[in-house]
Amino acid sequence: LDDTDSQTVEGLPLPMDLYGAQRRNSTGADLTSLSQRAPLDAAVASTRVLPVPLADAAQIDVAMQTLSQGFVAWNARPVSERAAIIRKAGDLLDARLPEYCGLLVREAHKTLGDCVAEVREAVDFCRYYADQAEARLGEQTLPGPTGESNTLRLHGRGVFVCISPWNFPLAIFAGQVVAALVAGNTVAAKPAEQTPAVALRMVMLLREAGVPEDALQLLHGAGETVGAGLVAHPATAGVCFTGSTQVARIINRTLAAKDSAIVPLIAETGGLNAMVVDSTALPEQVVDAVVQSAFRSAGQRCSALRLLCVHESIADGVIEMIHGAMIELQVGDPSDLATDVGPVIDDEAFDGIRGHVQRLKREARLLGETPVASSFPRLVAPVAVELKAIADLKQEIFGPVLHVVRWGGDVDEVVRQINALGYGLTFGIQTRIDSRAQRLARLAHIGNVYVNRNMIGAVVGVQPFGGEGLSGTGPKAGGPHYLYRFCAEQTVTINTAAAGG
Ligand code: TXE
Repeated sequence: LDDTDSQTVEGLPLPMDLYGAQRRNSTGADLTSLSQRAPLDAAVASTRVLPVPLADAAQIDVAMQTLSQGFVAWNARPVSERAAIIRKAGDLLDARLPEYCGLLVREAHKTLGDCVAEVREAVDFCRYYADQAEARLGEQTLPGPTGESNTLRLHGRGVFVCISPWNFPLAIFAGQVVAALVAGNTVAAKPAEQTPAVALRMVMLLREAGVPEDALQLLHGAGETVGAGLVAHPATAGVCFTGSTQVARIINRTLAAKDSAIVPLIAETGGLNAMVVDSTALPEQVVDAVVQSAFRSAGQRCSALRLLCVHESIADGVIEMIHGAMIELQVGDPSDLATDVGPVIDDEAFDGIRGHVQRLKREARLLGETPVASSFPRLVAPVAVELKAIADLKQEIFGPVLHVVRWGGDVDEVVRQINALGYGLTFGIQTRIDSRAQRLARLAHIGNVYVNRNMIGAVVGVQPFGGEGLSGTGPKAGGPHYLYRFCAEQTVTINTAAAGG
């Protein structure tokens, strides 16, 4: 991060200018004022916001050396000092909510509602991890025999490499980085290629809050070069990765082949998320949960519903109602308050999802499709198709595509087939029988279970988020165990009789 970067950012049309909003605290954030601006110009929206300098191998090496040297001082600071800096970053971000919303709309093309939720989540991560660090890290005295004192010390591991995706370019990026920092690590942060400006702004804000340069370095570039180079670097003491299952596997292989140290990987990856609806479920509630979970954020959420398993006795009615709700969805400009579904992230994603949809329309029965009136670029019409069997769902399509399967017979068998897909991120249950909901939740090898509601909640400190199996390693982000994985533990046992004698 240097002056050139920041000048480039300052040279952008500022989100404030674009949206005519006043800076204000998030508690007073007013979506209406954010939306009182000219519509986002389609040509502008289709270009990247920020051309950034990409790191080469020599710059990676310099950054890693800087961070290795910086580790000693940063890790030696009292936890309360690091926590105060991270808390201050949360306060700064909170105060600049409209600015960051504007940047997110512009760079990641998220709807305004999603942008507000994302900035608040990033603020929550800062405050929660600061509190958790003070409550859980540092030194504790352990009980022991007379004549001996035992201390357990949780501190940073060294240089943590944090690699993040584009779909939550602020919340996931900030969550990873502040967790690693507050635990005492120094951080090499590699954001997704599609969303460099949000990451750059956040790093500048962390610097403003007091994170020194030799504790945090930002490296832009392709995953295959910059991401892979950071993972393979001998100074890397830990990797925190959120993204596709496929890339997590590649990172795992690289770490396994290292001979410098055994390096831990925290991975949060994709999902083939299902919802089971039994014959007692309330159809209106099911339809609302399905539409929110499958199509919100244009399906570009790892938690999004991909597979609806609906009991055959109510399937026709539910499918008809879903179709009716899909027709009502507004697909268009993400900065328009009326928009429910905005564009997908880039042309590659657009072409890929469209290719999948065309194939599905040939091979499966089309149940519903949302009409698209807007000419905004990269809009994908939400689509629902019917599959014959759960096992027919082979891969995560990261877009607004819902697969529906009808079932009869044993509901436990339905959950076993969902388990057999191998992913374990989110799972929905719709039933009015409480004991059944409890049993199915226990049967599912899935990290986040939602009963009689939508599947997209992951409130920091309330619903810690993360999966099992092909969906990741845990521990859950925004949960009480997350920081431990960023820490090394040391015990110090002192023979007090000798010391005192
Ligand atoms: O992922 P990619 P994307 C998942 C979501 C979907 C994916 C979408 O389910 O599968 O993320 O994000 C870098 N070595 N989740 O397309 O391609 C790349 O540059 C090192 C899960 O961005 O895997 C980017 O910075 N790094 C979730 C990052 O990896 C490499 C929440 C992710 O890229 C690399 C959100 C390599 N060889 C999204 N190749 C959850 N479970 O919480 C690429 N990268």
